Amino acid sequence: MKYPRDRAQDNGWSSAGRPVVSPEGLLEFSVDLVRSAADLARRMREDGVSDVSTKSTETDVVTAADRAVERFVVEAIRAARPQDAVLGEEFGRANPVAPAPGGVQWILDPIDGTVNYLYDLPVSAVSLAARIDDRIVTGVVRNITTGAEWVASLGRGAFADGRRLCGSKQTVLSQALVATGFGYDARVRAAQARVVAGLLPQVRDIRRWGAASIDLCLAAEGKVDAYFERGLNLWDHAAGGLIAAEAGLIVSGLRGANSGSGLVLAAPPVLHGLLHDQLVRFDADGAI
Ligand code: LIP
Repeated sequence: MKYPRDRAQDNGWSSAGRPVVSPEGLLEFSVDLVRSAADLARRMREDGVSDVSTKSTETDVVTAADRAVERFVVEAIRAARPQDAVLGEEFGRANPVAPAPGGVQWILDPIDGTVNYLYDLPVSAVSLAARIDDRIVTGVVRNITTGAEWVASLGRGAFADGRRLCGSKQTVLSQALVATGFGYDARVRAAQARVVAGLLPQVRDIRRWGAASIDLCLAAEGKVDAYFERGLNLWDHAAGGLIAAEAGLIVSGLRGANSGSGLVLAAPPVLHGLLHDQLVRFDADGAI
């Protein structure tokens, strides 16, 4: 199985005992790796999904492809960058459990939008972010079916297939197309449905694509005006959250909180404030 080389080590960024942390090297390495991983997922989908099992609930599925893609990525990182840690959705922590100070931890969702992947719907992605000292510094998201690709590195902008992203210009809530998603737990879904019921009359419309990483990238592109969701795991939003932020969106939780499992809200500044206040009004991150 071909593994991408870490070109950062070729161009001298590596030094004995210190992790390679050049943004260009990390981004280039992860783009190559995500492309290979997405190609593996696409080929496995074409061969037919197998070995489907469930996790947190009867609808929270994982397939042989999720596991194979995560193993592929972990092995590629172990081969090219053995000093790096990995946190993946299916197997958790790999390589060193934690990175050295200033070292890299990769955060991986091998197939985000697994239900779409199972149903052969064209909205699933490989999502890979690099984290250094608790800051996400690079993000790559690639649609497994279409090959659409979004990338960003901290402070250097967000791009889709080479085009710089700058989000939506929408400032009127009633004209906003808002993406969201729902968890796998029925109680959580009931609470999420109440929020959407309250919000729906306030906005243009709602979209539910089924993959948080792609939702965040579509918001970064301005193909939806905003996105919010509660209950996400770090691997769902680490890469897409950086891409949205580097496109100029505000990515946060509610009431001053950072984005996270409580809630992820990504929107351009004016819309962010308007949507934030509605989500607080409907207690979108409230206890269930
Ligand atoms: C999915 C998220 C999506 C959410 C789904 C699911 P998975 O992740 O990307 O936003 O609404 O319920 O959590 O499970 O496909 O990796």
